[in-house]
Amino acid sequence: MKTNERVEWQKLTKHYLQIKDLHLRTLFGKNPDRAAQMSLEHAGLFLDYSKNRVVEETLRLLFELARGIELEAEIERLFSGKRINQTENRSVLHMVLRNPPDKPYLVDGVDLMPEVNRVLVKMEQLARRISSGQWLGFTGKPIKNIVNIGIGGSDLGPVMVYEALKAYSNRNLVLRYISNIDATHLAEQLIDLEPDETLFLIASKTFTTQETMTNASSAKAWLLKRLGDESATGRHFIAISTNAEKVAAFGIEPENMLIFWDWVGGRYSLTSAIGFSLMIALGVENFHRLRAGFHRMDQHFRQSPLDVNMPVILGLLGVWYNNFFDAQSYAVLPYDQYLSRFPAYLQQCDMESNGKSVDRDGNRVGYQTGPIVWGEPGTNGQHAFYQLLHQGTKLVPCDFIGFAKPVNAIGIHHEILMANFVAQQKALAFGKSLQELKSENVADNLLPYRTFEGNRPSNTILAEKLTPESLGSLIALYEHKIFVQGIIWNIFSFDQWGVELGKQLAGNILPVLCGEQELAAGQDSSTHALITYLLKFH
Ligand code: G6Q
Repeated sequence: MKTNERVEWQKLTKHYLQIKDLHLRTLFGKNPDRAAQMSLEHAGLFLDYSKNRVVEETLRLLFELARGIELEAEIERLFSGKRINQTENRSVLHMVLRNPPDKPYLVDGVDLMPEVNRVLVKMEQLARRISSGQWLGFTGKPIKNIVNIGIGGSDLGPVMVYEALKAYSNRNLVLRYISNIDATHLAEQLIDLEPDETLFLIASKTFTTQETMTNASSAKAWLLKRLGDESATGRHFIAISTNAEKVAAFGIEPENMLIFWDWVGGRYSLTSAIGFSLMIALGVENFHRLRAGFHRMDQHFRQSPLDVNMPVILGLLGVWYNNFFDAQSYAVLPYDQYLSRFPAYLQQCDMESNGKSVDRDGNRVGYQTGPIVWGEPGTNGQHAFYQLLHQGTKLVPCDFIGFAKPVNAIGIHHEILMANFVAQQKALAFGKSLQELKSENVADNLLPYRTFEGNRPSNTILAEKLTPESLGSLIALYEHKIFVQGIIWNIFSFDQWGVELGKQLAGNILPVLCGEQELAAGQDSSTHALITYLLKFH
């Protein structure tokens, strides 16, 4: 059945009309216990969702929708390894990657942990050899620079976590990430590195991705040009992949290959061997602490009743704004500079998962699915786009993410940061009325401009401190929230066919730009004009 034809959905539509104009000021005024009633703490994270435009009945109806859709059974299907990624005929089991090594994870009676542990042990051995200086480059020097080459899911997660946990990293090592096919990325990342001290990690599930393989070949050429000997490759390249054949063809020995499995989706792969750069940079212990944080949230999501389940609550609130208030986007606002790449990471996780318009029965959905995700760390965002959040014509629900303790305690920086964190949410929710402005003697002609209508919703996610554990829980929270929404919208969240067409067309255009083929007749006039322009300067 189509989600929007469900009786629970129709009840929500009716209910929306009844409460859409209710103001958060009124809701908080009527119920002094609202914050206590609409907050919860799990897996090291505190969630306050009281500043949402909902009443008790809204939540009741949203949970009723989740139950009607059999969300609990769907969660169980996910965790038990059913092939829920139907269009690729795969299970979706990233939760196995962060399961404690000594705890079995059975799928169809088979324990997946021995295989996962085997790779973890190999990662640990390699990581320790590299960071302790025992792994020597071709000229006998220890490795100082680690360069991860990957793209999409084989890049965004590791980059984001490396940036987030830099304070926990080994500062004697230089970590670089190359993803873009634009040679500038490669050139700039390698400009100050010595090849004989540099180790490349080629992270690619398929080992066929055009950008990654081109960057890997150019990196190899850069290395060999300076070291002058083909056999240097073995000392300077490690592959992370599921494709042993292609890895061998590139010249990487099996002992320098780390594997993972087809049940690990790219954008959910950062706790697999794809996160090897993190294990090297952060150390083995911190990598396990990160995994443990993910696992705590996995457990919470699998075991908690829906109405006290953080990812479920966040997911349903997102549906409420997306489908009933017609919000087009949501903003993720981490009040922590270390989380500067978190919005970009989440963009892929959310938009590639739920940016779909065909449902699981093959029909057009007929309602809105995945929202646009965007954001920047506070307080920078405050001096950029918050104007629109406060006084613009669009409704943008916000997630504010913050930490009670700073990683870098200098003066009162953290207190200023967090004062802004709290104040912005208060301003969005409650605004500033005409009366308040008048009592401050604001000139009459400025009153309309200086009024803040408020009633702009936000969630608050807080943890004691940014640590590997709290970061792991935070990422898993969003992963599972995205899953919940995919189920509600009845779409396949774990495929990404929408990235294929562009790749295919680029494959046809490339030989023309390389001068190997004539520009075929019958192109649309715009494509023809663009290619002609490019060729003019070739
Ligand atoms: C993620 C996608 C995609 C993928 C990249 C890289 O879920 O599948 O972003 O991670 O296209 O693919 P490879 O790891 O195969 O190079």
